[in-house]
Amino acid sequence: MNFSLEGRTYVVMGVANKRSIAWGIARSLHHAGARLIFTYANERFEKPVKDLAATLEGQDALFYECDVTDDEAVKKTFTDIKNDVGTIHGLAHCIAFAKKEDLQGEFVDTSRDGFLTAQNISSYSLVTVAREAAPLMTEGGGIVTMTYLGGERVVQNYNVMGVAKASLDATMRYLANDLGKESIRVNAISAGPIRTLSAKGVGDFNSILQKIEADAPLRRTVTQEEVGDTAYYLLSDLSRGVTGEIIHVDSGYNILG
Ligand code: NDP
Ligand code: N5H
Repeated sequence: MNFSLEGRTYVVMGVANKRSIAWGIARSLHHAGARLIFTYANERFEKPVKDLAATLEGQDALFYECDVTDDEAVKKTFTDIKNDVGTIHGLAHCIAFAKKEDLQGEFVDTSRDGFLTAQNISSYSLVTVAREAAPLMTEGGGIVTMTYLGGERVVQNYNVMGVAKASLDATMRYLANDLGKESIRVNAISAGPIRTLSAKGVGDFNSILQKIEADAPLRRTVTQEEVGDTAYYLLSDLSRGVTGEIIHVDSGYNILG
């Protein structure tokens, strides 16, 4: 069995900057020999993503704009990818959004619009992306999405995103069931807290990290590299019997009562 990703092409969605989890995944896939395709939400992020990708030695990456709230944009992205490269072998979906006001206070105050925005960008986007990407995975493939413990149990302030992640987790399982017959596996990584652009502005993030350092079995937080290497496992043949699974890369924090 060859676990190199040499000769394989993967789409990485959700690199905003060098702290992004998607960037950790991109680096792991690059080191395993993969060719990378990056998508970004709008042209504001085109240059930063291209500048980052240029630091990957010998990488001949491709770039596409793709706002996942727009079905036609998602369709066009994967039509363009099909025309430019043909077959892809997998995809990393590292995308989420909720309104700032819905990530504090009480969940009971969530507006309909805020609820639907979080579901639209953070959960439904995996459906539309999987539907358009699957036909390009002609040799089978892997899809990985990013989730968080707040979808399994109540985590203070995660609120509307917790409900969106619960929905994302179920979406991942239903997609795994549908796409399994095409030899496409769909899995999720539940990462422990990592300081990224999305996490910025979250009040108390320092104390959340300190709690992990104090209590998690490994007594430390996790890194983008550790998430990236688990994504490599899930997108390679190493995990060929695994689908519909959530792997916690969280220093073991989730096992605590
Ligand atoms: P980043 O801020 O680096 O990444 C979030 C990404 O979401 C950005 O690249 C942003 O794109 C993208 N995005 C938002 N809206 C859209 C849209 N409409 N269309 C396309 N892309 C969009 O944060 P993280 O790396 O932390 O987040 C990646 C994933 O990891 C998320 O699903 C998050 O919930 C999950 N996660 C994060 C944890 C953490 O502690 N950081 C813990 C557990 C899970 P753009 O920049 O182009 O707008
Ligand atoms: C319990 C916590 C802390 C509280 C909740 C944080 C939730 C974060 C997730 C969402 C995705 C953050 C978000 O949508 C921020 C936006 O409102 C504002 N930011 C932006 O618009 C920036 C510029 C762009 C790039 O961000 C996005 N997303 O597009 C959870 C933490 C312990 C763990 C965590 C941080 C989880 C997670 O899901 O990210």
